[in-house]
Amino acid sequence: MDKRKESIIKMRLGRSRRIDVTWMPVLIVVLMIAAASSASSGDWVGHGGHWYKTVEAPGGISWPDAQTAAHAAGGYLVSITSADENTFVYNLAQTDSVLWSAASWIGPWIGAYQDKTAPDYSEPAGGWRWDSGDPWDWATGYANWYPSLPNNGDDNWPEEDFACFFLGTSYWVDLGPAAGHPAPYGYIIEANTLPVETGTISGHVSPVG
Ligand SMILES: [Ca+2]
Ligand SMILES: [Ca+2]
Repeated sequence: MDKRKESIIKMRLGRSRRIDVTWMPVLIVVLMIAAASSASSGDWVGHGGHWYKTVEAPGGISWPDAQTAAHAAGGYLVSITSADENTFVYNLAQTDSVLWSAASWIGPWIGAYQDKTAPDYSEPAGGWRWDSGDPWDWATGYANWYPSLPNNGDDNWPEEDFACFFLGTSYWVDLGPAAGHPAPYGYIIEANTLPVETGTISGHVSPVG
């Protein structure tokens, strides 16, 4: 090959390499988004006429941030208003080990929170509400707190105003927004109708009356 041809080819290769390099950041971002979305949430699964899905947050997520994400996804943080629904939601969460922290003894967030402006607010048991707006009737409604909870924390973790699952059980634990509290590694979304999104849906499931 004569020198001139060789240098033209080298120049073209160099140019094409430069073009590849300019696209690399875009490619990396696309790959990161694809990896994050494929690993971060389960499929929507129907039960009792509603739809549910788990979402992973391996770095930890606050309840308000989980709430914002749930609303953006077309639903709300799960409201658990019967033993049947609790069993279903717990079993769904159990399918994803990322949602559970052995170190902190906690599982994913659910939609229960304390409304400090509510007329019945008091610590530790007053003013609890569901993100969905479903009524919370402390006297006669369903709740599945771990025995002696909610307790609004202790000296280590004071001020606990949100709820998540207790590790490896279907019991609920009140957990804080306060500094130093562990952050659950995920949350569960419920929706009244199947949200329109780009995620996949389990083919064999549908809402059950
Ligand atoms: Ca519900
Ligand atoms: Ca509290």
